[in-house]
Amino acid sequence: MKYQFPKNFYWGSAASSTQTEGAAFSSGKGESIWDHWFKHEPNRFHNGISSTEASTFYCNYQADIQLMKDIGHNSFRTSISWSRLIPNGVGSVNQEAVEFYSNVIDEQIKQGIQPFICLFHFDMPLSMQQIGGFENREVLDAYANFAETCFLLYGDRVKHWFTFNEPIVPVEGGYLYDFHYPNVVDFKRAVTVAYHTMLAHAKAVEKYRLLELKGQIGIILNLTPSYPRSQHPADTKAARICDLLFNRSFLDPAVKGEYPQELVSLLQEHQQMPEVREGDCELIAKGKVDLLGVNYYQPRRVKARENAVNPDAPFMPEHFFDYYEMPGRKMNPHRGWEIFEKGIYDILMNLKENYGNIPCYISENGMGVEGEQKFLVDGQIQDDYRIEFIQEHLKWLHKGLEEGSNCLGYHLWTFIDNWSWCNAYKNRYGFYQLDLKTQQRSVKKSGEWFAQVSKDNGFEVE
Ligand code: BGP
Repeated sequence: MKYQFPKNFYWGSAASSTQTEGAAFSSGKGESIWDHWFKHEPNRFHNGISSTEASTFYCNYQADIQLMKDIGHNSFRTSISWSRLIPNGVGSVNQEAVEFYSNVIDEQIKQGIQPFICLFHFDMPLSMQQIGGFENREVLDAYANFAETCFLLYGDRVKHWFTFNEPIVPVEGGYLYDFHYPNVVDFKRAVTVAYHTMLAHAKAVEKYRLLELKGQIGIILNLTPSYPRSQHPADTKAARICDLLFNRSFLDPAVKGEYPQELVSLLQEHQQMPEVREGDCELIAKGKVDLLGVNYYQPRRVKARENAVNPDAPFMPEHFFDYYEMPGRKMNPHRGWEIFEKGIYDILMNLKENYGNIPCYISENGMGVEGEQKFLVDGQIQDDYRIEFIQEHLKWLHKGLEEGSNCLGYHLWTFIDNWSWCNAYKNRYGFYQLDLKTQQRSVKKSGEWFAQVSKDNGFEVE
């Protein structure tokens, strides 16, 4: 069977500034929350490794972009670090950073690799966090000014912009589940940060449109389909609430320019509404995106809650559901995430049927594996499991295309094994293996396979 993809399909991968650049404390960069948190709680990071030990893209970008070219990338996403470009979050711009990002963009274009640029990938400048991060509306304006600075500097060359990567993750990590700084556990504050992030997004979109640049602006969302254990109404209700809280809370404002009434009612009913000010709804309406990036790793399976809620415990999303472990589910044991390839198709069909078939692309999908060294044969990692993972997802993506999805491409997470937040280098995701000590990069079998897929614009399987 042949899986042929449309002309000009994006083939590439994604990464982010904090996870790849290194040089976290040099070259004029200000501190981000990650630099700060590591200094204070290094034990939170796998093997005590910080982002300063990220894979040196800051000095190796030229050679790395050549490696992208070698495996057939026609596009690559990274992010601009706010705290590198504007070290204090507001105020003067770091000229060395201006030049660095300009050089990266030029080099990608020179190699025929379209730069997809994201403006926020979990990396709040410390100075902005110190005044409350996205809980403080001043920070929304500071972010919009940073975004505008980027548009003015690079908007002539960058045609694909993204305001945020997975904006729900800093909300979950930083304000609910204690896996990002500032380690707060407070539903109402989480909702406020989520809401303010979408206001910041809309402010950036508004700035972009005012400049009348030739390009598109979007957002990258981790859409995690919610599957109920059964069709029992209590289970389907649990799944529906999860969808509202974890997907539609960002998807609806980003694509439709408004929040689902059902979500608003739910938050009202539980006294968890953020403060809504005059003009907010109009602003959110202006934030509708041109292009949606979809990160997909795993489904969310849920069932109706089985035990009563502890009235003294903090109010949490799990007030509404329990997680459900489906018997026989396929797992990636290294990351603890279920592998469910059809999820990608379900997302695309949902976007087609309920979100006006907005132009989208798969902006992240991937498989993190611990101890890949054991798959070394003659100096190359034989990651057949990753090839299978990508291929199976691409088959479902292809089915989506056949049924009219507006999906424009596929990016793997990630290009070279990179630093993954608290997991540091535990799980490896790259097309290229990274030797942490020597910083040497070596192509994995999946990288070579992907080069062929990109060249043929598809693949054939029996
Ligand atoms: C996504 C993030 C990435 C990346 C990836 C892998 O959620 O956008 O930054 O890290 O997940 O996940 P992890 O690093 O948690 O294994």
